[in-house]
This record gives sequence, structure tokens and C-alpha cells, in this order.
Amino acid sequence: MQAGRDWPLFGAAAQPCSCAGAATGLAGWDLGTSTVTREGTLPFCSLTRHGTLPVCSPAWHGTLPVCSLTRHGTLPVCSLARHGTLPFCSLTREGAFLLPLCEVINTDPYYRFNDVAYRWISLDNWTYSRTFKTPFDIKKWQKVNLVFEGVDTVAQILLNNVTLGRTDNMFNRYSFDITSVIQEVNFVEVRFLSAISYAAEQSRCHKGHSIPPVCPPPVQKGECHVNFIRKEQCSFSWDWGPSFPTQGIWKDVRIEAYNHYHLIYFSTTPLFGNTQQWCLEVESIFDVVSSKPIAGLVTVNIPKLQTQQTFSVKLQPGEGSIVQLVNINKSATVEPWWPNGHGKQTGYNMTTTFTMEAGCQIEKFSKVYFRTVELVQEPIPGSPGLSFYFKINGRPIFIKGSNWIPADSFQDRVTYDTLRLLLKSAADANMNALRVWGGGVYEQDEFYDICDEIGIMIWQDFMFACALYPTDQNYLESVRAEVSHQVRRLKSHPSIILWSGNNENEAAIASNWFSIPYPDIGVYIEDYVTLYVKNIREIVLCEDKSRPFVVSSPTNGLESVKEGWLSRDPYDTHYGDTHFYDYSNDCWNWTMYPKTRFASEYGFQSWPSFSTIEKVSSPEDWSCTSNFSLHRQHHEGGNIQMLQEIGRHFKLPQCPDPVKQFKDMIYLTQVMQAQCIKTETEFYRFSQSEIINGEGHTMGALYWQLNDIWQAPSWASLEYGGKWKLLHYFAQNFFAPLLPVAYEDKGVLHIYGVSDLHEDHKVTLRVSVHAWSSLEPVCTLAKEGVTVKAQSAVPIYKESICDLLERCRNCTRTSCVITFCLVGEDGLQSPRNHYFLSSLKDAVGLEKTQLSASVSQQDDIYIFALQTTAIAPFVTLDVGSIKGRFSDNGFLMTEKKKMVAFYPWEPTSVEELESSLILTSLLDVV
Ligand code: BMA
Repeated sequence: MQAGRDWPLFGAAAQPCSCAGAATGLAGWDLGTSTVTREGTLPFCSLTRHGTLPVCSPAWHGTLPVCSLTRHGTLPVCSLARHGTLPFCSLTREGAFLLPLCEVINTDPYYRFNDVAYRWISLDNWTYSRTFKTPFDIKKWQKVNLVFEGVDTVAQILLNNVTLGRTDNMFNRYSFDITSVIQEVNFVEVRFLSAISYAAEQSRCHKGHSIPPVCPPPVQKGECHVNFIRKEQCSFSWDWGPSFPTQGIWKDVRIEAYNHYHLIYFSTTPLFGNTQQWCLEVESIFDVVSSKPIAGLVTVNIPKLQTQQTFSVKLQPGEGSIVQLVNINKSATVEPWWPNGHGKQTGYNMTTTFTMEAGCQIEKFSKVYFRTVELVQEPIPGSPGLSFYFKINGRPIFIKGSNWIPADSFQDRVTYDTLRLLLKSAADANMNALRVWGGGVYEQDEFYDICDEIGIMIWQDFMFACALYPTDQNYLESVRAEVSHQVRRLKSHPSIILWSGNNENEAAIASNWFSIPYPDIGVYIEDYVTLYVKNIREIVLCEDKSRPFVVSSPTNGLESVKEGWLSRDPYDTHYGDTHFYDYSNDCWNWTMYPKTRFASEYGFQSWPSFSTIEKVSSPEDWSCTSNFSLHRQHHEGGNIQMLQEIGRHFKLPQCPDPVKQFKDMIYLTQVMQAQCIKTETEFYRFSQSEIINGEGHTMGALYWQLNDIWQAPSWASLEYGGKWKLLHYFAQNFFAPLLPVAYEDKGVLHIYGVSDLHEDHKVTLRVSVHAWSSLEPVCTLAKEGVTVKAQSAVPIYKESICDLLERCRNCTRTSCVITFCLVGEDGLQSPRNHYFLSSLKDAVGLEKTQLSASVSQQDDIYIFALQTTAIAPFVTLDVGSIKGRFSDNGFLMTEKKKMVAFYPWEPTSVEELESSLILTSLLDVV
């Protein structure tokens, strides 16, 4: 049974918004007139970087001249290893001298077994300190703050031997009033307590019921009680990552000095009103030092939209916010922000000027975007349950992408370029979304800026994962501060389309992962509701009404809410999203996958390429069973599971040379991972427009996981360093906007036309059947005039495999292979797809090929002209450590010649590429 879907085009507004007559919107502030401000006359002015004009008069606002603390201080090991010198005046360890660090300063923390060898560093308590001169005249300022954008994690902060306060949450911003403490010359100290000891202590002191899990599985070689500390959860180890419980200052530190008032947060959120008019909610949060209210004017100007509005405001003493609703000029054409593949990511420059009493002003420059988002959960004809899909600007969008984890165990190594490379790789693989997973960090501003710019939608988890969490008062207060800080910091980004309370914690309780005795479960449910619903959700809804919130992933969405926020089965395919992992069945068999509404996690492991592993290992490590190969695998049974999956369809590597066997194994794990996730993702994509036995309308496919935190086997499609695994090349194809997908059901071959395009297209389906033994097709078929409907998946071809093979004389399941593509007008073309009729280990007629390539340069790219003497499955081009990516890789070569482009990320040359090139295809495995 099949139910077609009729999607409305750009339609109803997501957000009710009444803009009419909203001259001034105030929250907690009175109307009135204004005062004075000026900021940032000194060097290191962070204001310009964040888009605020260094303004006219009395305020100093600059990065603390101890910026070595901020930039290089995340973890002693890391910064020492990279720079070879102490990046700050002194770093001391309690009860010890610096000397021990000398042993490690020249060694990469990721090298071989260093994650375990360096454990002592995170068990110690470290102090960062330095002396600095105050770069302004203290007497001129009413208020001076020392602001830490991020402290990782538990520390006592002192200035001139006065304790300013303590920190216990890596995700909070800490601001200390140092007006009465600052001197001309100052001594600042950040005394850290080992995160491991703190977490253990918190767990010991926790009253009442235990909060599992206590420790990670031994295979992860990690630390215990991570759920007792508000710190990157995977820093105590994960099933793809090492344990590096860092201690340090991981974000900027600065001093702010000001008179009268100071702007702390500034955000803009677009709303599309019932009146079919855009408006913008502009929120400014101030600290007002004056004892009297400060009156003034706020002018918002968006020149390109011919919009300028002025509001009179009055700021009350203390901390508070003002909200202005800016109506966008009705006669201006607003180009909305669209996700990658659906349109442009237009943004508009906006200037907000605060002209307060005494004539001084703050000017804030920002980029504003207009888009609506709805999470649609409504009944579907012919199916029990509810839909679960996103509408952007009124248009239903199939979410294609992956899950994001931290790009490094040492956040200070994650540069703008690192982020850009990874995110651009996601967009280049036709992804339109990523989920920032809840066991990592809220990413830095630049991450979201890039996503805004290239159209990557973000499903943003709050940082809770795979565990239960305490709910005592201190803990909740810390979380509350974290949530409001993060929402205020991030809500202007159009890329963020959803807030989500946690990763898998609804499932953890529902499926009783931690074997809690049944009579005790109530208290854990209560904790769950307290933390995610009564605190996190409440704050999010209050801070940001412009996007949806779900409590967990996976969840049944509204059904979970109905069942008291925790569903009996959060994996129910009729509701919400699902996570699905199965390593014991045949991953080429699509019937093993859940026909879900939204697949937010699914995956298979592989090894990163040899050139990536080589950098952190020594020759004795290069075998499948070396200590190193076992050590790096953090998922119990992972190496065996990969071999089992491979063994189903390929001959296992047998080479007596352990290094060759290791390289063959790496290659096959990547081939297997790519082929498995291709099968699963194509299943989700072709299930988008149909309901079969009550299941279907799948509207999202986010595989686990996009990137790697270090060089190790994992579910990632991008290796540490950014190199594309075969899976990522496959993703580029299986996420293509126009794609033919084949699957077999009861001996019948079905081909669907899957499209994310906004219009219907008439195309030709071209099918070729090749015998494995020949580069000439046995038979071909062209079906013309096939309509592929806009944003849907429709059946376009159907034939019994027996009939097909009979038509193509002498073909059998083991001797032939099917390839197919869609070709339309004006250059419209899908990637060529393939369907294997048998396991490749049973393929008959495959011959070992001679692959060769010649390389030439064309402007900024390099062209590899590839030749084969026989059909070659999974042809792989590898240029080792030369940074860049190919236009295609891991493909089935059924033609004598193929041109492949290489896009370098760093300067290289024809000679360098030629000498590094390794060509591999399936029959090279021995
Ligand atoms: C998921 C994730 C991660 C994990 C992955 C692979 O459930 O949420 O916790 O790394 O599975 O096991």
C-alpha cells in the first residue's frame, strides 16, 4: 500500500507574531530616555571581532592581555606539546615542580598509548597564573569585570590573592566584578581541581539514590562519574574517543570596564506574522551600573530592506533586557534563508544603535536572516501515530546529514579552518543538516556562523548523554545558568532549527539500561522530568520561542509528552525519531532497518586510512591484532563485528604479510561501512512518500557520525584531519538531490526516483547490466519520460530479477551487476548507482584489473585520468597525507576510462600527487 503526499509549497507561517503597532517591546524595562557609553579604545578589542563598533567614550572592553591563558591553555599537555614552551608565566602542579611536564612536551598526546600514559596529568590539580598590567586608568571606571567565556571546569579564581569565585561548569560564562580588586599590576590565578577527583567527590557526596552509570566500560579506558560534572561528557572517554579530562581556560578571558551601562547579550530572531509580514525580535541584555534608570533611543537599521525603526527605552539599574519588535518594510522583498540544496543563505546587514543620555552610543553590527521552522507532528492518513518532519519557510524538507562530535579532545586545537573544512565537507556531500550531539560541547560561535553561511541546519542537543543525572539544587542552578547562557549566545543563528534536551536518556530509562530495580524507577523518572522538562525546557521556551524543543533523542515527540515525558518505547517507528544499530545482521538487507519517521542515528564502524593511522603509530602497530589496534578500538567487539560484516560479502584479507593484511583490512572496513550506510540511507530516502503497513513517511536521515576526535576506528565518515573516508564519497552520492535507488523485494527489482528538487522533472532512466567479466554491457535499457516528483520518492521501474536476467542473456545473479542513473534536460543528471545481485565474494568472472592514472593540473584542481582493463569494484584513489578530496571515490568502474578531479586543500603538485597515489580495487585484496 502506498500513500502519496501532497506537500503545500511555501505556506503557512511557523510563528504567530503580531508585529503591528509594536513600536517598543520591553521586558522588565520602562520606556524613557537615556545615558552614556563607550567601549573598546584599547588594543585586543574583542568588540570589533564580535561585530560591535568600538564606541565613543567611557568604557574599556578588551581581551585580557593574559590572552596566552585563553588561547593556549586548554590542557597543559596539548599546548606544551604543540608549542614546546610554556605559553604562560607559570603553570604549577600541586605539590610538584614543573619538571615532569618536560617528559611529555614533545610528544603528541594522540601518539600510540599516550592517552593512558598521560592520565596522571588529569589526576593532578593545576594552576594557571600570571602577572599583568592594567591597560587603562582604573579610577575612570564605575565597574570592571573579569570575564571568562569558558573555564574547563572546576576552579577557584583569584585576583591579587582575593578569591573572586569558583567555577564548576564548562558551559557557563563567568563574570567577576573586580572593581575593588583590580590594581595597576595584578596577579591572576586559576586554581584547578582535577575533574576526575571532583566528579568522584560529587558522586560520593550525593545523597539518596545512586546515579548510574558509575564508570564507562573497561574497553574505553576512561574515567568514572562523568555525569556528576558539567563538562564535555566524552572527555572521560567514549566508544569512539580517548579519555583526556582536560583542565584549562578553553575560551577567551577579558576585562570589561564601563560606566553607566554595558551590553551583555544581543540577539535577533525572525518571526513571520499572520499578517504575512516578517518582523524581527531584537533582544538586548544590559548591565546598568547607574543607580538611576538610563533613558535613550534604540535605532535598528537594515538598509537593504529599507527598514529603519527607532524605539525609546529606559534601562533600569541592574541586569535586564529590552526587546524590540522591528517590522520589516512591507514593500521590501525579503529573501529567506534556505538550507543547502534548497536555495540561498541570504543574510542582511543590520546596525543597531543605542543612543543613550549624554549622547554616547553603542553601535552593534550584525547579520540577520529570515526563516521559519516548524516541527510537524500530525496524524498521517493510513498510519497510526504522528508525523515527525521539519518545514522550513513552510516547505517540508527531507533532512540529510550526520551527527557532529567534538573535533578534538583539545578544543584549543580546533581552529576556524578545522571547522570550515569539516562543515564544508558536509555540505559538499549534499548534506543539509547535522546534529550537534549531546555528549560533546556547545560549539564555538564560528561553527554556527559557518553553518549559517553554507546552509547546514543544526539539531542542537543540550549536553547530556547516555546517562542519568543528579538534580540537587546546586547542580540544577548550574544547569539553568548554562542553558540560558547558551540559548542567548546561539539563538540568532538561523542554522539552529531545534533544541533537544539530551541524547538517549529517555531511552536509557525506558529500556532500563542501568538495571534499576522496578520499584525504584519512579524517582529516576522524577529526576528526568525535573531536569529536562521543569528546568531546561522551561528556560528554553522562555528564552527562545522561535524554534521547537524536544526533550530527548530518540523520542516519540508529542507521544512521549502524552505519556508523561517518557515513552514506553521511544524507538517506536510511528512517532518521533529513532536511533538504530545492528551489527549482527546483513547490512545489505534493507528489510532489517526500521521504517521510521526520522532516523537521527544509525551507523557502522570502519578504520581510518593508513596515512592517518601512521601518524600516531609505529611499524610494530601495523597489524590487525597488534596491541595498538586493540587499544584504539573503544567499542566492545568492534573489530570482530567489522570483520563479520565484511565476511558476509567479501573475502577476508589473508595476506601473510601483516602490514599488507592491515591495509587490506582498513580498505575493506571502509568499503563495507560505505556500502552498509548507503543501503540504509537509501532505504530511508525511498521511504519518504509511502506508508507500508502503517510505517513510513521517513523525513530524515542523519547517520552516526560525521567526524572523528582522534585517529581510531569509529563510525565517522571524515577522519581526524578531515580526510574523506569512502563513506563520505558514498554520502555525496546517496544524498544527491536527484537519485535513483534500487532495492529488491520478493525477487522483484524496484527502482525509485528520489528527489529533493522543488519541481517535478521528466527524466530518462538508464539501466545497464554488465557481466563482471566484461567492460561492455550485456544489455541496456532506457525508460524515457519518467516523472520524478518534486521532493518525493516515487517508484519508476519494476521487474522480476529472473525476467531481467533472462532478457540479458547468460546473466546470473553472481555473474552480472546492475547500474543505473537518471538523465534529464539542461544537464540534470543523477549520480550512477549500482545494485549487486549477489555478495561480491560469490561474484563470477571478476578479473584482477590493471588500474593506471595520469595526473594533470587545471587551474586550482588536478585531474586524474584513470584507466582500467576490467570491471573494477570499489576503485579507490588515495594520495596519503596530501590534503584534499576527490570528486568521486570508491566507485564501481564499468568503463575503461574515468576522469576524477582532486581538490587540494593545501598547495601540492602533479609530481607529489603522482608519487603518492595508490590505486586499489577489490581484487587487490589478498
Ligand atoms: C549512539 C550515540 C553515541 C555512540 C554511538 C555509537 O547511540 O549516541 O553515544 O557513540 O551510538 O555507539
